[in-house]
Amino acid sequence: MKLLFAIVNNDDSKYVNSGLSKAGFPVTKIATTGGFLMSGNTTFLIGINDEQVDEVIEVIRKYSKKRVVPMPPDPIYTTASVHAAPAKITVGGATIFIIDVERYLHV
Ligand code: 2BA
Repeated sequence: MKLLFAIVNNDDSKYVNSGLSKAGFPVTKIATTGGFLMSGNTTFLIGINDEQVDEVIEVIRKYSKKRVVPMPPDPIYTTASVHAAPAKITVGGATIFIIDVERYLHV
């Protein structure tokens, strides 16, 4: 069994949610915040069998768009590590982590 963490733009989250639900996948949504842009995004937790992973990724990919967004002028972005970053950045579609599940209990 696998647990997927999928970080999705808030503007796409309702489409990802309905796409996953229509395809029969269980979903938990968490309201999250990106550490770089400090703007809201949505993290989906999806527990599935190993053979369903590719199908879930395809649903998420289908509904998660890439966007070019301006970097807000804020001191947080002028730290040494990001000083040379461009004024616009591409965000998304989705960032997905896939974790092996040791045990799954539903008691
Ligand atoms: P944020 O951290 O707000 O990042 C938004 C976008 O800013 C990123 O888009 C990327 O294009 C850019 N970015 C992030 N850190 C940067 C840096 N140090 N220098 C220059 N540009 C930077 P995405 O890569 O599509 O990420 C969207 C959101 O997914 C992120 O929002 C974060 O919440 C999450 N995420 C992405 N990669 C992650 C990772 N390795 N671990 C945890 N969360 C991650």
